[in-house]
Amino acid sequence: MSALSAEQIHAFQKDGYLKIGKLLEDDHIATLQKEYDREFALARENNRFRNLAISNTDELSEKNNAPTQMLQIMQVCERNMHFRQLIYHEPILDIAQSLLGPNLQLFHDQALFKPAHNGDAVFWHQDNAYWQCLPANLVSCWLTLDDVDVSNGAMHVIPGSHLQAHDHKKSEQTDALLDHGDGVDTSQAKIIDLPAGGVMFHHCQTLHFTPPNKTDRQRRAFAIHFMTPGTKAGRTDEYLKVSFDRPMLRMHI
Ligand SMILES: O=C(O)CCC(=O)C(=O)O
Repeated sequence: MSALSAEQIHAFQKDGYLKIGKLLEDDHIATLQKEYDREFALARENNRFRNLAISNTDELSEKNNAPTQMLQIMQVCERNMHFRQLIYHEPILDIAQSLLGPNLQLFHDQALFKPAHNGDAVFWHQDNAYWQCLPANLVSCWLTLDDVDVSNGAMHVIPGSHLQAHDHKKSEQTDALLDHGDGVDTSQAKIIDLPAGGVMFHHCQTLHFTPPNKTDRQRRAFAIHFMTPGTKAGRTDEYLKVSFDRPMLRMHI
């Protein structure tokens, strides 16, 4: 039986996103919050993160002391057992399966942290403008470890925008592809509030954005990007092979 109703699947196909709400248990959320903080403390010491708020630099003090912070750790599942387990979380995979079918492979995961007071925005973009995956049929689970609303960095989406690839041009300030929503009809944006332990799903062509966090509350989020086996990336003819960093998560053969 599908984890989603026919109406929910239809809504995802039409709008390119689906808000689920709280999915994780409280003790699980508490463990993940602790592990997330530990990973960021380590990453800030060991230079294993990016600050997307500034141009891509490897200079640790520059990244740590920048006036605005949009911090990213890629592939937390390769270094932390609790996040490794999270990518196999049955209720999340049940939803991903309802949207993508029975064979699920990890594309990658990432922790996306907006600290309190100076958390920066992630500008409007379609994920697949960065990834260039074919078929353009990946689905992301975006999960929050804090209560998230518009003031501390909630996800914003443009319904229906996944139905075609949008033109992206490189920002002059950062490594982002779209700056300040060029060409995006932001009047159509929907804001997805979520409690800690909440999830929403979006398609890899859904235009999305998260605003700065100027509040005294941090905003910890984690994204799991799912693909179907046989997906190709970066305009190459090579499909993304099953590996430790791109494991099969579900397989029905
Ligand atoms: O977490 C954020 O602020 C941005 C997330 C995002 O852009 C994504 O999951 O693709």
